[in-house]
Amino acid sequence: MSPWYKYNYFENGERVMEPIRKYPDPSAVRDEMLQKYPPKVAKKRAKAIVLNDPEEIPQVQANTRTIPGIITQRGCSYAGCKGVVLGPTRDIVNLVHGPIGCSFYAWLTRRNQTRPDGPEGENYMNYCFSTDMQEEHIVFGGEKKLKQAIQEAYDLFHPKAIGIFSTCPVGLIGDDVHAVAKEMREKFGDCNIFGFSCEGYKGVSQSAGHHIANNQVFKHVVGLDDTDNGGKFKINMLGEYNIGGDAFEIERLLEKCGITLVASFSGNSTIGQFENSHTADLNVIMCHRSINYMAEMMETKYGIPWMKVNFIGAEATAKSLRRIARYFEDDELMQRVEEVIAEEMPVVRNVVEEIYPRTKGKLAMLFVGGSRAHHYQELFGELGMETLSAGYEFGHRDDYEGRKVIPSIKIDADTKNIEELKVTPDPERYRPRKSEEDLARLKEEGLDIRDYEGMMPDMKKGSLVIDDISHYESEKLIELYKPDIFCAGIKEKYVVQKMGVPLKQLHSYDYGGPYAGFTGAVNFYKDIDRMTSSRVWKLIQAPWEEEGATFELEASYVTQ
Ligand code: CFM
Repeated sequence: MSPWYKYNYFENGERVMEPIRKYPDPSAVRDEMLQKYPPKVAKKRAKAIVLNDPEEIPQVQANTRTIPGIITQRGCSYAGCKGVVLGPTRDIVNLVHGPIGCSFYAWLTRRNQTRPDGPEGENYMNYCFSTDMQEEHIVFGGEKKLKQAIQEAYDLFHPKAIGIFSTCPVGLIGDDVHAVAKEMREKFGDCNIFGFSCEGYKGVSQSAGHHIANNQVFKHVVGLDDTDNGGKFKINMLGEYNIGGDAFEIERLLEKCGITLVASFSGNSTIGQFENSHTADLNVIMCHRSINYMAEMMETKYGIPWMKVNFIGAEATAKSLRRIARYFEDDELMQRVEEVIAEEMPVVRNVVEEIYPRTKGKLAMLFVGGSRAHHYQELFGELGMETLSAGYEFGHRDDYEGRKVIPSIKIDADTKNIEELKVTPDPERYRPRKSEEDLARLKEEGLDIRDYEGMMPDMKKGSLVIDDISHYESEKLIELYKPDIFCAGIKEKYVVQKMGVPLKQLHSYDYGGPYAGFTGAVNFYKDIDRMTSSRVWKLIQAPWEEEGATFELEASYVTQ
């Protein structure tokens, strides 16, 4: 059956094949996108634009350098380290060593929410800490300034920890942030200070920064506190950053089920949680791209298995809760999870029922980050919407094709730049939570421990998968497919909307959210319904599109 047709079932079991909509031939679209490029560029981009086949997954080029001159959606390594992984932790002073702009643009620009313990509870997330590097520091070195800044932060706040984030010039002039961190840590004695060599240029995207952040948090923080705070089913939530309050909703559900959240990396988290996280019995991973390193290192050192989950989408949430319960193999927990699902689902179903007739058959495209372009297809699916094209900004091949391709991924010079920690089992604290036999049995029963299948097996045959999509390619896609909604970020939002297509920001949620869990799903359905059912988009017409327009673009200067 062509991917653009689907069966509609009647109550008596009969079915009819119904066209969803007529779409252009995806391979012709691909050719047209590539046509405009100079031959060398076209050759490179061709490897990143593939026609999906879930049965026989094609190889996609990913995690390679963006071609200079192309307008990419990507960010830098510093963004991935400081902004993404460490940003949502409220009681670490995140001190940026660099010119002020790097700190300013990372100041409250990601909607990671947090809930401090009362009004006096430690929370440094609203602050913007920077060494404010000037030319003299570039010329004569910035270590002295960095020490002063650390001292100042310590005197003012007496925080439990200070993280130092290197920006591009720090690497260029060779300031040793790690030596400074060590010196100051020893000087104070009661403040954990550690540095990150996450200069913006360290990798091809923010993905490098994730890895650097994982390494340093693992090295300097995880395992510092052995206190067991109790709980029968103890998990860590990895790769959930509490954008728009997502983690709050997941915390609510876990608590309702009787599952103890030891640590969250790193939405709504504290450094105390990280220090203690090795006491959990399972790591569940939301965003595989940003934090799979941590999961693997924790398993090697402490014996905690990991499992991919997805709390985006009501069905996916139910499935994830069930899988956590299955892992613990506890009848009472399994029963409780079923009760919670049964309690939460009716509200969700009611809303879907109301909205579905309006959204059914509509078309979505998702180009975002390293995990959401996959996860959000669940929510669109629940609304009967098709995702015809999707891609990550900085995902790796395993995020597209599944972890089975990891051994075949070519390690290039850019990846070699990032330190791979050598981790071995902790002589005292390594404790396999489940035997290899038990894990193998659970796997056989369908629990995909230590695995992630990636985006492509979940997408239809013939859908276009595009890595690190360029601005030009986005415009072509919109022109040729005319999607009902395009999902990306703030940099794309207004350009796309001027083309008459609503854009949903999947990074910040456009001031909305939460979108995770059951409550989140309902929020998302309603937002998407509002955006795609509004007729306002059809009224958008550029002056040159008006009938009989003789409009010419010309540069003008105002002189007065
Ligand atoms: Fe993971 Fe993220 Fe994402 Fe990401 Fe991000 Fe983000 Fe994202 Mo923006 S950690 S990969 S680096 S899920 S900030 S919370 S929305 S690009 S898809």
